[in-house]
Amino acid sequence: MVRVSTCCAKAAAFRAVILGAPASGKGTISSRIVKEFGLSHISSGDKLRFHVANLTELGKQVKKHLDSGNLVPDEIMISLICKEIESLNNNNWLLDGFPRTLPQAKQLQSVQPVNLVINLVVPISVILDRVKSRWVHLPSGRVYNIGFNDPKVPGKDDETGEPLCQRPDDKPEVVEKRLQDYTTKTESVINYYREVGVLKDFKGNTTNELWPLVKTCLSSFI
Ligand code: G5P
Ligand code: MG
Repeated sequence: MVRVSTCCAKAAAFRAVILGAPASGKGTISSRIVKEFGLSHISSGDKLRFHVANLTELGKQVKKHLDSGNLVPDEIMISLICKEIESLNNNNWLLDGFPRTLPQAKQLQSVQPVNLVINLVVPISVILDRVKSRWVHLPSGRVYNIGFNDPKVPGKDDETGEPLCQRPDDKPEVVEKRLQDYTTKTESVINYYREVGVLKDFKGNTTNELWPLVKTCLSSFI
């Protein structure tokens, strides 16, 4: 097991995780949760892409994993996310994209036991359609989809006006690899949280269908 300092354990009021296959809408639903409930949001993928774009040592180390659609090693991820949690000024938070493997989930549970795991269950055919039209603002992680949540000006971020780009790991062959990894590696995480008794499944084809269900569930906790 990967060793993590227990100094990141804080008296948290509400700790949540959002799980779901690539492009199932974790980021989109997370932004609604942040707006509605004021949780701090940590997206592991956004943090990694930020390091890659800024050519940090960590970015150089993880770029090959992201570009190929492979998971970044557990030790790197656990250290990164624990530091991010430590740096928050908010005891109510939501992790998006972490944990993704059983060692990550067990380690997190030992230092920061989560109260709720939101598991988005969206059909693969819907996901494959979505990734083709996804555009992102890398510095903020804001995400758009042509025909669903278009930017006000095509190709530009709504808040900064900076250019949007497509993620290198949204190429069809890389998406396929990410979906495979999700099925093989993250299934154990889902089973683990189900056994712990904190997992709630949300099934549907669109974010607008899932959001009211997620909102009602969160309202019973916060
Ligand atoms: P990420 O960044 O965590 P994924 O693969 O888990 O990547 P992704 O792709 O970020 O997840 P999402 O957040 O679930 O998807 O979905 P989203 O961005 O909100 O929505 C997808 C698109 O659909 C968007 O364009 C959105 O606008 C649109 N959309 C949403 N709802 C609807 C709808 O109802 N209708 C329509 N038409 N469109 C909609 O991880 C990336 C990589 O980082 C590494 C790995 O290499 C990974 O591959 N990584 C880790 N490695 C190891 N361990 C970890 N814990 C790691 N975390 C990240
Ligand atoms: Mg995301």
